[in-house]
Amino acid sequence: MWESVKEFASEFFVTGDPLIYGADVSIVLSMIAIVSVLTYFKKWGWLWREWLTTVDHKKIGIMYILASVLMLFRGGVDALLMRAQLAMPEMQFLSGDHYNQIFTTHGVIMILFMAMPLMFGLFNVIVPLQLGARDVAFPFLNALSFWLFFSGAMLFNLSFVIGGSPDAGWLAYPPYSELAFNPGPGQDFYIWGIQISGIGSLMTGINFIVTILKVRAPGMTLMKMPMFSWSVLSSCIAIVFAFPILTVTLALLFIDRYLGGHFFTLDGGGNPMMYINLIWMWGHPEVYIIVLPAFGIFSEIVATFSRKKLFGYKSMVFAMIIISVLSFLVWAHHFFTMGSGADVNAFFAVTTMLIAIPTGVKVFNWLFTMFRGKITFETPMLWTVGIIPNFVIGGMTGVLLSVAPADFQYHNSYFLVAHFHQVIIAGVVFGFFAGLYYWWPKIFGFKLNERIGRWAFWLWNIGFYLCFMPQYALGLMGMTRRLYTYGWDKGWFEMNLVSTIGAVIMGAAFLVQIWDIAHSIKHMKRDTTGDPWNARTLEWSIPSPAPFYNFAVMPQVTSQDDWHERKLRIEQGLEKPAKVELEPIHMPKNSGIPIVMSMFWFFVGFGLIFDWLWMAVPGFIGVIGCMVVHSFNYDTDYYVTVEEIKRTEAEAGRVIT
Ligand code: HEM
Ligand SMILES: [Cu+2]
Repeated sequence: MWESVKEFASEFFVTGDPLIYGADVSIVLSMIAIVSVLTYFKKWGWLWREWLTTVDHKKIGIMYILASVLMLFRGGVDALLMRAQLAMPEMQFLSGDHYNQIFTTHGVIMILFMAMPLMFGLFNVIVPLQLGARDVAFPFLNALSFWLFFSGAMLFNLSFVIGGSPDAGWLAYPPYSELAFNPGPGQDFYIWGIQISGIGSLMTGINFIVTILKVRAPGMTLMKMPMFSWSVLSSCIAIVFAFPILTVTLALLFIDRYLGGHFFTLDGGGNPMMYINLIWMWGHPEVYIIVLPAFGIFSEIVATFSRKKLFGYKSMVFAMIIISVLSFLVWAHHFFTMGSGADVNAFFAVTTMLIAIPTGVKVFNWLFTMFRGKITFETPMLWTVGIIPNFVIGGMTGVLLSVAPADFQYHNSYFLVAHFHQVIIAGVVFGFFAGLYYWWPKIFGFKLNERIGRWAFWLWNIGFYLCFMPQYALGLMGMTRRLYTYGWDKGWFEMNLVSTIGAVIMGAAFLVQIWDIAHSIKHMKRDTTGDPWNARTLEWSIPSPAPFYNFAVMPQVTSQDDWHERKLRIEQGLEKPAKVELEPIHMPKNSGIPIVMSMFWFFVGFGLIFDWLWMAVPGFIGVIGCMVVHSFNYDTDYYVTVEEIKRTEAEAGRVIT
């Protein structure tokens, strides 16, 4: 008996590496710490009522952001491990197998469990406030999306200590990801972790499209909508078309692995290249899905800190829509080497180059907005201005990669690694940082410390250039992607060392940011204005943090940058703060079903990964049960009384007459 338990455990848990034992211990210790703190301070009830069952878009947004920061830490540790291994030739720090696992989990975690939730966090916290809405269109669905993302992410991360990590690259190309070459559970963790969270992403896309199209404040026509909301709309349209492709592709891979299908094997009539086409039909739009909202963020910040209307509003809207459409027509630029012939490659090269046009339009719009503006360089603006040259270099190296014949040289080299990190870090991650610094006071009611924020900015940027500029050269010198070690004879040592030093500086920058947050919490000065940057859009017209019902009275919108215009009118005495009639506010009730249902999904995924039908089937029944229970629940909403609105507004320092 004991022997069989031991045998099971040694297969079930990942063993043999001190790093992993260390992680096991720290995971168990932090779990014990969290549970004891919650029990000691009697916070379980509070946690359940205020957070785990909430349907409030602002709290859901905060949970997304928190989860993504944790994932940034994990993905960042992965990156540092890889950079440590590559710092010198012939390092023995990681084995080849281990390196494969780490770049795979790093890529998946950074894109799907860090960038996506950070983006969804900002969507959630800001979009309804910008639109003058009380919540998203479907608050229950929103909570369900979050918990599905969270279950999927946890499932994926669990593979680090249970069963073994996936190692077939972040897009899991067959044949590596097929059963014959990858029997272990790692690849199944990949499939189910991404499937479960992917369904959440799809639902978020639908939710925000409906929210933006249907629940804007009266008077806010689409062409008066703030640019961030436009960017969210274009990103969500791409989500709705792209994510089903991902779901289907992974489902086909699942059929290959579990049911002996032959979609992507070479025998039995399948073809691995089919998978690679499909996954990039999702994968390329995916990169625009995450970068478009960053463009929206820059637009808001540039206008606010230049004290000017955004230059070229209409062209910006068209540019975004064009990008989200074009992003579906370029996927084959990821495998020009497939052998599809000159005509096909030419088509995809040209469509790829075309994307540079609307992207360039945006950059010029930001520059023209700044032109002759009264610019001030608080941290959000600092990030934005820092990002522009960075992103332009990333974009230009992208155009170089899109030249199909030349790509035969660059393909899968460090030139590519440098390019995509440049657009994804300098465009997406820095962009979301800019957004976080900008909206932080709105979300939490106090500003982050400017001085520490500047340190973080400079460390991130210096670290970034040191880490990735040498990689362009290394790529041209022949260093290929996913390479776990190299010889002294190659002449790659110095530049790799510089690159690793850059990565360490970025790690330090992350710690400085955490310190910034801790420091700012400790020494916070409450923002009593609700509008600390003197900004232009509706979210700044209400107290910070926003009351749970957002707007005591629905704003009546008359122009673009409505809040800015209203401030001007009041200043010039053209508009007096009007007397308002408060009315009871209709609000959704909290629900435990999203978190419970997502836990059942977790069991479905876990059961399928280990072929434990005894777990998967009851899990699935639980999912259906939750759906039934929710369908028959009619007690889903309530009204906030006028008294309570008055009291809440008064507490936030607003007197309503
Ligand atoms: C913060 C500093 C970062 C560093 C130092 C870093 C470093 C690395 C390294 C060393 C690799 C492996 C390259 C190879 O061996 O081929 C890699 C791959 C990758 N990284 Fe990063 N990375 C960082 C941030 C990010 C971010 C923010 C994202 C996405 C949001 C990201 C996405 C990826 C992807 C998708 C891969 C490809 C994985 C694969 O080949 O399957 N990285 N990164
Ligand atoms: Cu692409």
